Amino acid sequence: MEALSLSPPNPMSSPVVLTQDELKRIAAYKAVEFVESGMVLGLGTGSTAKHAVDRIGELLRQGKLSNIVGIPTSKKTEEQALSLGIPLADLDSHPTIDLAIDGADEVDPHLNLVKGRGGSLLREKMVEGACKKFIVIVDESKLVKYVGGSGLAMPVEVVPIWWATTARKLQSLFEDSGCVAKLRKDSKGEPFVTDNGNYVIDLYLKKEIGDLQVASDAMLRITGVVEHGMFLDMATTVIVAGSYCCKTGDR
Ligand code: ABF
Repeated sequence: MEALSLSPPNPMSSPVVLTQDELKRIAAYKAVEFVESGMVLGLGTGSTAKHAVDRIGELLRQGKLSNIVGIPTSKKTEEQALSLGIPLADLDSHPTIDLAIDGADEVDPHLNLVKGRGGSLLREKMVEGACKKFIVIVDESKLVKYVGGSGLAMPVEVVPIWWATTARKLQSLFEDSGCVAKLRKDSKGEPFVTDNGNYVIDLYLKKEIGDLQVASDAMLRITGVVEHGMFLDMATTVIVAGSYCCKTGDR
């Protein structure tokens, strides 16, 4: 994806060093420029999406936006949106969403994503799958050559009952990629529980997996798997904030 490559720094300008959080905020604010009054919005989760939700709240307060309805992708985002006075609804009452803005853990050159390291992948996929437009906001550290290319986890939400059996099946599905499946734990060493009462199995891949759609279908066929964190062909736009610029790429 041409538009995702970042421009090299201009040697004539003195570089301004931005923190990763500032880069996330730049991407988030850019995405919020696409929000219009009257829209039904999918509100993402994570430290990048938090900036977008803050900005939407600010614009509502200033009267620059009105008549917005937000569908939050997690309990945490729901709390944040309520504290900002953003009117909320749910997917059942608003099955079509105009625009969702959310972060990601990985973005590949075809705008396929890995999401869910924040633990909210199921609601994110439900909301973002119902959108006319889905803008992904990331800093440049999230760009990868292939799905799994960061070497970090690819999350899968599973039902708690007999999770180890499900984890074994997931691991053997990707054994050619050197997959290691681990149950995610919380800070107390207990199984991490999602907003939906499920567990998360994190898959660590040593090599690129083959056909992503085939992999997706195979994971979803395992009884016990609720949803996985590969978001294929869902992002319509990715906004990348880098050290020297902010680039927008459309699918
Ligand atoms: C959500 O937040 C998730 O899908 C993803 O796991 C995470 C990205 O977090 P951050 O923006 O904090 O890097 O979008």
